Amino acid sequence: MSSQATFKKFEVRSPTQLIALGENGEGFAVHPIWLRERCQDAASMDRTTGQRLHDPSDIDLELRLTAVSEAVPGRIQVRFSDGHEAEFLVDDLLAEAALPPGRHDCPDEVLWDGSLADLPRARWRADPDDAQLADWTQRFLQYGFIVFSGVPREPSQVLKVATMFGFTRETNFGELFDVRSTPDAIDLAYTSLHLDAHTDNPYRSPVPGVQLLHCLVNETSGGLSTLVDGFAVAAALQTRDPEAFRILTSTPVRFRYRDKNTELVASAPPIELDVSGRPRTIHFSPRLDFVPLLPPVELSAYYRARRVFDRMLKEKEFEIRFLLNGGDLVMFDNQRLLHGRTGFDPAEGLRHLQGCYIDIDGPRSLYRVLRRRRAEGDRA
Ligand SMILES: O=C(O)CCC(=O)C(=O)O
Repeated sequence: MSSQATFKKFEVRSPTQLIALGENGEGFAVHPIWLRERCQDAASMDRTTGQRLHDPSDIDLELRLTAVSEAVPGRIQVRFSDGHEAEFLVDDLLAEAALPPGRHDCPDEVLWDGSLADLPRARWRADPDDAQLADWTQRFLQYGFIVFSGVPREPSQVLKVATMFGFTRETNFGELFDVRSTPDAIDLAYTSLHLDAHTDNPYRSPVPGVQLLHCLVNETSGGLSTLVDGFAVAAALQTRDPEAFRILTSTPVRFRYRDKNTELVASAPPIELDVSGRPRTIHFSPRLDFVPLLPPVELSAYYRARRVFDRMLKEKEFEIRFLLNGGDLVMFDNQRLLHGRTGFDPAEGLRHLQGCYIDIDGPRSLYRVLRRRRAEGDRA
């Protein structure tokens, strides 16, 4: 059975053996230390924080199970060779063992492309109930973005929306930044130019997880927002051009930002994978990427691969476009999605957005808390 498998069942196989079984009944004996680390009795774990009260590296490496039974269905009693006794709820063990390694216990991503017609949209409310908030959070986690309408067109409102989902991440641009065309812009975002699909701030470590952009006013006919699901494009690239995928997942590219008081440099492959080989973060900003000096053959291969990916990101097949009007706000996963905008003519009128960042784990934490609250409510 693969070490990446997930488990569907636990079975007491003999008086000293607990077996974890996969979908097709295949499985293996559960490691005694894996169980011992998960003991939740008062001597082993602080119940309030869920933190361990002992050092698991001190556990005897030869630890064995000396007795295992399931006298009451769903509750497994275990005695270890160090004399410790514990009870485990099968549901708790399953909840953990069912999670594929490296994945988080939040809704699976729903990959999308340019044919996505039904955008995840919601009418903003400053005081949503739990069900409403859970719905917004779930759709954000699935699609990597959500578009709110009806956010008051007042400066700093973006921070109010942001703090509902997580902690804001302040940067050298401030806690929030104004996106409008200005002379002497310190970033091309602050001009009226067309912006190709990019992820924000790949020169930071860690990169900002989630970006929010709130439109205070848009009097222009251009300035359409664009979004691309980077994970969907990465998956398509892997199928269409495996060599380009290999290069873009293994070549560390340097990203740089410099102004009078700041100098940021970070290095990452354009498509960063997690331990199970799935895309974890897209780092792509054609205005800021500097591949290190490599032998010409490798650089030629890299430049070809980058062009293939770049062209795919620009294809209608993958991109969606929509207009943000005053009061609209888009919140998107900056590690998965790429965003941009079409150019606009400032002579037509004002276009003013305010943006900010929150950490990637904010919406995931909120989702789990709401799920726990709902489960506790169901049990009450
Ligand atoms: O003006 C926009 O709609 C997007 C600006 C942008 O790309 C950014 O702030 O990173």
